Amino acid sequence: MATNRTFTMIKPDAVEAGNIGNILKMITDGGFKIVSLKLTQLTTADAKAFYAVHAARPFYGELVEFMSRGPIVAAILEKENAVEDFRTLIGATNPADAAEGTIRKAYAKSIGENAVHGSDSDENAAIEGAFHFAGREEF
Ligand code: DAT
Ligand code: MG
Repeated sequence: MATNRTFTMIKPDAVEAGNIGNILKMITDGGFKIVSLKLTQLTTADAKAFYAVHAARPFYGELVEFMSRGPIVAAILEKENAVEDFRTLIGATNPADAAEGTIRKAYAKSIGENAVHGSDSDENAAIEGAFHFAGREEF
């Protein structure tokens, strides 16, 4: 059964560009409730662990370096059909392919520095949320 939560990160490129507020507004305007929220920074080890599923991909080293180079915003979001609807709101991985009105169309720089993360399944949303937050930080 689908759960009603997903997990997101506003990535270092978007934080550096001053787009935290703009992106949170798109998220709440999109009907998502913010359940947990923090500004934090991943260590190299954190980024490696979070993206372990991509360890064999050629861009893994670049991805780990990028994701740990500066602050990120981590959040758990709630909405009916959250995982799928949030993937629609963020748009395609490559901003060149992202639809108008999506977060990546508006704020992503490139396929590697693409402004936001969104979980790809209910199972991963739960794992990724737990990676960043203790249960007592969820509302
Ligand atoms: P998504 O973030 O849309 O779920 P993904 O899970 O396939 O995309 O990849 C995770 C991240 O890795 C992605 O947000 C940016 C980076 N990435 C993916 N494909 C890439 C590529 N071809 N070159 C550089 N970075 C890439
Ligand atoms: Mg993914």
